[in-house]
Amino acid sequence: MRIDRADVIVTSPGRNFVTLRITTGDGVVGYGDATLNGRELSVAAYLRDHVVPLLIGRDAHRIEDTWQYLYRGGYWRRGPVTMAAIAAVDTALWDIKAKVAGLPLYQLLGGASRDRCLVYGHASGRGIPELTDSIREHLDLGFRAIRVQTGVPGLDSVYGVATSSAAAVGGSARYDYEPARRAALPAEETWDTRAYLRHVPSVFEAVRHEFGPELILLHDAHHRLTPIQAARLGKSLEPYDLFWLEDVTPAENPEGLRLVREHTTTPLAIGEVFNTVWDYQTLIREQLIDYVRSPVTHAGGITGVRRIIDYAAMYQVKSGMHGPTDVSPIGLAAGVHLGLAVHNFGIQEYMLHSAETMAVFGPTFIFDDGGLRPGEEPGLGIHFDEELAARYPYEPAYLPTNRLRDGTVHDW
Ligand code: GCO
Ligand code: MG
Repeated sequence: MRIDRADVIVTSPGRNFVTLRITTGDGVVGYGDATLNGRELSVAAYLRDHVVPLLIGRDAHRIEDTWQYLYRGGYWRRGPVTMAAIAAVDTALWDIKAKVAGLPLYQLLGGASRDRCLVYGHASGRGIPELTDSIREHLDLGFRAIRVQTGVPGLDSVYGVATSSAAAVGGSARYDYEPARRAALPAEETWDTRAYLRHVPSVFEAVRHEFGPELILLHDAHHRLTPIQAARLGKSLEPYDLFWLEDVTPAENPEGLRLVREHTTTPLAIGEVFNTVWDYQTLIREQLIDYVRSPVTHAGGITGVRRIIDYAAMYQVKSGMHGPTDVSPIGLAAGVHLGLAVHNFGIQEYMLHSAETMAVFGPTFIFDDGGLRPGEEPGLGIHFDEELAARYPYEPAYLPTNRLRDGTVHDW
């Protein structure tokens, strides 16, 4: 079964997405997600200029060999652009293989280990009343696990906090937080770590007081703290029993988490910006983390992320795949198939995509009972509408950047 063609499709139904479509000689079509938020066109070019020509004529069934060929064969390994491109090829080939087998993809990965993948949604508010409202709306939508982010007194805008109100659900405006903003240049925000560290414990105290001990709560520190600040945050949140505290320190320094671990029993998650199993070597072997965050889209596809999750299983570390709006419904569908199959599944992030995005990608996954199920169609379960996609041309958009009050650039 030879690959006949591969096409890169850039579309922007509310936000930018990069999709790879692979077609075999006998007309089987597979889709992969290659979206890298704020750097979309670099992956599109990497695919078009350097990967697509290598795919034509290859046997579509040889997924592992193609993965190794693109990874080892490229000489320049790893990195978000390369690994998102490899992810798209890998995912599309798994989609094809499952369609040819006439089975939903999770069946090829070992079959279901559970009924559904528990997901967490994003609640946020500039202050406690808005946050409480947002949590209630998520509970009404059926979420059983909720990530909590709030504004910080004295700061105008903070990562993870929606500016529009939750009343927009079902309408055209976003109600979940959308990190990328459409503009020619990135927005700049001001950051103050001391104000943040003082504020967060009081937020969780209020949330536990309002919603009780049972609700699953998570929080994302978005790589902004030093190890000792992170240790203090983890310790101060212990009374509120978080499911996890995410990305406390910058991702480049795994050793930093040793210090955090020595000081707190709050479970730690990291890895949305990692792209291979090697990025996790120290963290998993030394049991410095509890959840691995890599999604299929950014870490070499089903093949790459399965390696990470299997390695994690040896140390009782579980999956917690990244699922923001910048992972397309294709990437999310792939994560749900994989999450359903692996034994050490932990939780799946699920930020709702906009209605326009859902119309373009036509995913068959189902959200119910607090979880996602992939559906029973052969393959990934994606019905990509190319005509509709063509109506949404690319628009430049960037993630914001952070500066301290004295102007120093800080992790956002
Ligand atoms: C998360 C993430 C996202 C990222 C975004 C960057 O936990 O969902 O931190 O919100 O900021 O995916 O592109
Ligand atoms: Mg995060």
